[in-house]
Amino acid sequence: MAAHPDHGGAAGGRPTLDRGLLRALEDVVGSPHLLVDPDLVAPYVVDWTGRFVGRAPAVVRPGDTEQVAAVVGRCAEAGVPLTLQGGNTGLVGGGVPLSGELVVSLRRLDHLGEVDAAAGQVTAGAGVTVERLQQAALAAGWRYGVDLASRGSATVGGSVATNAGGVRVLRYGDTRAQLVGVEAVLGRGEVVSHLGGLLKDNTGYSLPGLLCGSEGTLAVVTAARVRLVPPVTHQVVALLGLGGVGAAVEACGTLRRSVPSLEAAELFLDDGLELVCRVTGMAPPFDRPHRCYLLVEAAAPHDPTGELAEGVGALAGVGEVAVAADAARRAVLWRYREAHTEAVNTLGRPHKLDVTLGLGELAPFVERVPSVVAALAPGARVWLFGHAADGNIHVNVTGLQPGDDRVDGAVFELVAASGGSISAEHGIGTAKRPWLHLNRSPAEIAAFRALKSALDPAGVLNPAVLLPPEG
Ligand code: 2HG
Ligand code: ZN
Repeated sequence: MAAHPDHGGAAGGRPTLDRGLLRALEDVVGSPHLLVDPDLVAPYVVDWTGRFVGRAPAVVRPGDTEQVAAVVGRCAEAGVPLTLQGGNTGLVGGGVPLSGELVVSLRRLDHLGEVDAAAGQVTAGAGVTVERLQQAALAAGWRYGVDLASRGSATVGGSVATNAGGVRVLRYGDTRAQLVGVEAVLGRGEVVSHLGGLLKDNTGYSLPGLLCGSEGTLAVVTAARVRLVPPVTHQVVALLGLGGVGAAVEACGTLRRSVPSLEAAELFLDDGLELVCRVTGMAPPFDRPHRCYLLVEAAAPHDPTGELAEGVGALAGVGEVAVAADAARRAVLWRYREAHTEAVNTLGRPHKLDVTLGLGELAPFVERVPSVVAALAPGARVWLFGHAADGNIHVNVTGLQPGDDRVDGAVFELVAASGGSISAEHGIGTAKRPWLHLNRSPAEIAAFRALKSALDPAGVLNPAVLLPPEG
């Protein structure tokens, strides 16, 4: 029996693994892919915000599904817990070995199949980046419906595990809505594979639906078959300066009805824009500031400029509008929104609270959050931006200690009291486990635990993720 990694928390020494197990893992993946040198392990134990720092005895990098199965099987026998990692772009500490787990990096599973042009589908290995999948789809005359700011590093496996959302959910749905098949390794090393891509296939439980969003707690996703959407040839972006979030929500509702080609409606505020401009050196989009900004994109096989202009023209309360049709100017308008994450990170390690509210609750929530934070942490600052049409706001709080989660709790309480969800698209990870009960009943959490023990009986897959500790 191998020794368990030490679960003494991030402050302890480096966890160790039984030598016999290490040798067995090396036999499976080959010595270049079993990393034990602390310098090589280091990038795998910290998330990119720097808020979550863990420790690992080693990193194992399997190259195919059989190797994943062998690694999981051996570790399950030995009772060694694993942290599964894709592009390490997660924001809730789910991909970092916070309790000394062995890291399994899935990045080498980067096989991308041929696009099935007739079906509009493709199968991608867990380690393929979202951007590479998007490019392959475009090259084959199709398009992948999911897009997100971390597209260059986020992987298919991670985006399936967390049911990633992003900026086009309003038109194409989340990652779960794209999935038509999945291949995965269950907790004892059994491979389940259902990648045929049949659109009509009522032969029992839907594993894609179940595993998507399970955050690596039920199985290791090794490949996904996804549906593609028709390509667009024309895109136009407009940035609207508005008096407040209420006006932005109203504009989203109107534009969704009047502009069928609408595919994104993103929100940010005056202080966030000012920070982005300061950090990036970009000039502000307008001569005068507005309280709130709504960035909308329309995309179609025909030029949607007229349709969007007409829709925007009919809106009430729009202060100013900037329109961009060519790619370079569209990218500038998008950067005002997408650079929020990197700009906030320059202020220190943020607490990232990714929440959804019903659309009617969004404006009152945005009004209230700063005072809820100030009551507990007067020196902290709140940055609010997100995906307006989805009711999804990213509450970023700077000026807090990484381990001080009183503000997190207070914001989540407010979200739950407003009927919202404490995780819109980033998942529960390790960071939000203590508050899962705000959104999920005891019966639901018991059902989650039953699923976990059925599919991962040894409890080795991401044991510190999603489910709160028992007792
Ligand atoms: C986004 O929408 C991402 O840009 C990141 O979900 C959000 O940095 C964040 O809090
Ligand atoms: Zn987001």
